[in-house]
Amino acid sequence: MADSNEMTINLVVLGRTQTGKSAAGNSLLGSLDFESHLSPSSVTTCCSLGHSCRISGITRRNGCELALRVRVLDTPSYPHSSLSKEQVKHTVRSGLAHHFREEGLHLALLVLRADLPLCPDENDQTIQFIQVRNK
Ligand SMILES: Nc1nc2c(ncn2[C@@H]2O[C@H](COP(=O)(O)OP(=O)(O)OP(=O)(O)O)[C@@H](O)[C@H]2O)c(=O)[nH]1
Ligand SMILES: [Mg+2]
Repeated sequence: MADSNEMTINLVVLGRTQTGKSAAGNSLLGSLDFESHLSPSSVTTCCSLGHSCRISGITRRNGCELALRVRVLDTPSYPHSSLSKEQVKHTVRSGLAHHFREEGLHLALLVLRADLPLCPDENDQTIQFIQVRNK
């Protein structure tokens, strides 16, 4: 259990396949926790959790200094080269239930490719997919 001098941010990384979700998670944590590479098929097939170290002096609660920890949940996404849409949904729901069951600050990071034109239909589908995950 987190001590009262600490705040934890739980961040789930979502987005379409091969958008750079795992790379974004590694950048945030300053780690190589998540497998990330260019591939014609999906790289991430299950949810995995990475942790930052304890970051001191970054925020306060009731005037007292708090240390911050960041937990990042990397996820597979749809369309996936070896999992069906239902399997991806199940995997992400289970990952969230298992790793993010404690109370605290929970955020979602939606990763989009900046080098491709924005495709409203695709992005709408991703957002709908995220909403379904949270039901
Ligand atoms: N140019 C550029 N390439 C990036 C960036 N982020 C990730 N990449 C590259 O994009 C490719 C895919 O990155 P991943 O992190 O594996 O992407 P992913 O969304 O986790 O992929 P899946 O797990 O297959 O869904 C890798 O070759 C990365 O090096 C970025 O910000 N800029
Ligand atoms: Mg990945």
